[in-house]
Amino acid sequence: MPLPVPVLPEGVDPAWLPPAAFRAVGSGRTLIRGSGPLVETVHGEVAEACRRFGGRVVRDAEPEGGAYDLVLDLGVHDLGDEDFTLARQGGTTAVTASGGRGLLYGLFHVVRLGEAAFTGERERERHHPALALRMLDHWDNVAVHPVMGQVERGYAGGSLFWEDGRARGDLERVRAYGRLLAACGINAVAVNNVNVHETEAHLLTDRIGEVAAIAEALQPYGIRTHLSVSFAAPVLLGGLPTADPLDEGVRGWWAEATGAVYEAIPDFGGYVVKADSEGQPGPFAYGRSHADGANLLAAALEPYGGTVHWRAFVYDHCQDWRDRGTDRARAAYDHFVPLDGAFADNAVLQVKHGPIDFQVREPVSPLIGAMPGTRLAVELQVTQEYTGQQRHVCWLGPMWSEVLRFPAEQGSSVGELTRGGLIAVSNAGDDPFWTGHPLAQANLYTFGRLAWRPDAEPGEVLDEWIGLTFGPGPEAGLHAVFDGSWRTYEKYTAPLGVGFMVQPGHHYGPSVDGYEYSPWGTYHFADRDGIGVDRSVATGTGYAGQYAKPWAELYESPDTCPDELLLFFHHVSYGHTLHSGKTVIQHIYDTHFEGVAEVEEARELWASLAGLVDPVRHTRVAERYEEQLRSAREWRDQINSYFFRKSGVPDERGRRVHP
Ligand code: BDP
Repeated sequence: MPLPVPVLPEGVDPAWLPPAAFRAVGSGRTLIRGSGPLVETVHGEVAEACRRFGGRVVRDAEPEGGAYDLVLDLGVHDLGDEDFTLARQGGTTAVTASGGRGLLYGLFHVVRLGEAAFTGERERERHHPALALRMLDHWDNVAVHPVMGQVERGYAGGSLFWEDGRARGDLERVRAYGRLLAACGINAVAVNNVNVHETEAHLLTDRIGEVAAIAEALQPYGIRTHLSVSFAAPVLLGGLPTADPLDEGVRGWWAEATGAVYEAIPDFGGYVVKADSEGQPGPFAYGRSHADGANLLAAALEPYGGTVHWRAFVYDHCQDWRDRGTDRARAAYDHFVPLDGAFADNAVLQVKHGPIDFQVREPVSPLIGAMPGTRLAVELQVTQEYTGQQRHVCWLGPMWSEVLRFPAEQGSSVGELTRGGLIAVSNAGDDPFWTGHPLAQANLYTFGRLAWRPDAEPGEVLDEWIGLTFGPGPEAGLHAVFDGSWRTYEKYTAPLGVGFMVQPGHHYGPSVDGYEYSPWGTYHFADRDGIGVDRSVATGTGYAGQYAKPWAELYESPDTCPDELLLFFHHVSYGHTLHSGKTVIQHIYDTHFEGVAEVEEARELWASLAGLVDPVRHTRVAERYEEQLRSAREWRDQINSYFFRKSGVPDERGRRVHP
């Protein structure tokens, strides 16, 4: 039975799968061969496209030459479950796969190609995801949290999964979300926040049925469900006196709880754990290591083929800001590198791409490349917590691509070293545009495509998204709007890799000293003489020494450190000359003026697309541009006047740098 394509509620944007994207598939004759649940999904997709565009779909016939425009064949046996091949000969386009997921990805690839999939001849090409796990973490709370709301760091309305303190009754939108995710290659989702509050802790046991319902809605699109769990669950839920990972009773409790999870969700992916971090419980309370903690859960999951994703985001968030000896950037490496080789095979260490916390510019985490005996996954933040909160256009493709291509260790790139997969914090919610800012969809799409191919050209991925989403017309203008938006954002916010300077708590808008005298470990050390954090080995915190060669040497000296990271690694005077030839203070002034000017230009460009873009979407984006411009000006004025006052150095171009 073909599975019907999920129906979106009235007014919800179909994102990158508008009906028009299926024109080429839906106007021809298609043959589908094979059986299994995902084949029914594929059949449903093609049937819906044919219904719309007048084509025809047939099941399980012989693929006689020329009789079909498209053959989707699950018959072959020499491919991985997610792989597919594509070829075109004698007027027939053929997709072959060994697994249902492969067939589905093959269909979506044909949709992406559109007409181009049905013209000329094509040699057999094999498509294979570089990373087996391509996952989104949702920081969704089941119950609305008094401070963080329903979705922690969510800027797109409420949760797609949870409403009024329980799983949504109508999961059609969740099915549609699974469809969108599959169409960009994502295959796993964690459905609740890594900060596991009390209500959410129960999802693991007495409320697993709700998780199972969500999992069932995601399965037809090949998405496996994962759950964030509390390390203290045996105490919280099981009434045990301890959660000590080496305690037999605790091990038995996890084994039993996990068995029940798999009974409810046979293809369950595994657990996500934030432990000993920002107040979450963990193994330190029992004098145990994080390998002990992770291996406890790995052992419970192992009989079922599940994985524990153990986050490396472990640091002291209550450090004394007067103590310059503590460096938050060092923490993950210091905690985890000594444990290399101690983690079970089904334990994945999930590492944020930078050492601090998803700032607009950070160096690549030195942990990546330093733990050859551990499966690492890299975590990105698609939700724009520190990059404009989906009120600003900030397309992060170029940043992620730089991270993934970074040769962290002996010629191996980050993309090659992330054997445990690529994971990101989702930016989607129940907003009609999925992501609040309609253009933030491009970040979600780009993440999925880069997880499939970390060395893909981000600009090409962007063009794919634009083509699918908007059809022909506004491509060139849109590409320009996105292309430099990350660097523009960087220009008008915290300079030269120093980070933060955001308003405490919600992290939106400027506050240069917002975190300077707080215990979170995110400082810029600006005074009348200079700015930046000395992380050198010679005179600073020693963080630069955590890198492999050549990076350790390169970052150690301000003479060789790249400009964009200078203040992350060094404390320098305002008159310090950058490689660009400018002084630090002049760079700050110039970039802040430029950043605002670039937003003004982008806003104009968007305005000029009015006739080419659907009016509802156009208006929403236009409104957000007004806010982006207001905010960019605010950043410019606060940063420039702050540094003018600290340094006393006027702008050499004579502009007014303080209100
Ligand atoms: C920070 C967020 C916080 C998250 C934390 C994390 O501000 O809400 O809980 O990361 O990754 O960026 O656990």
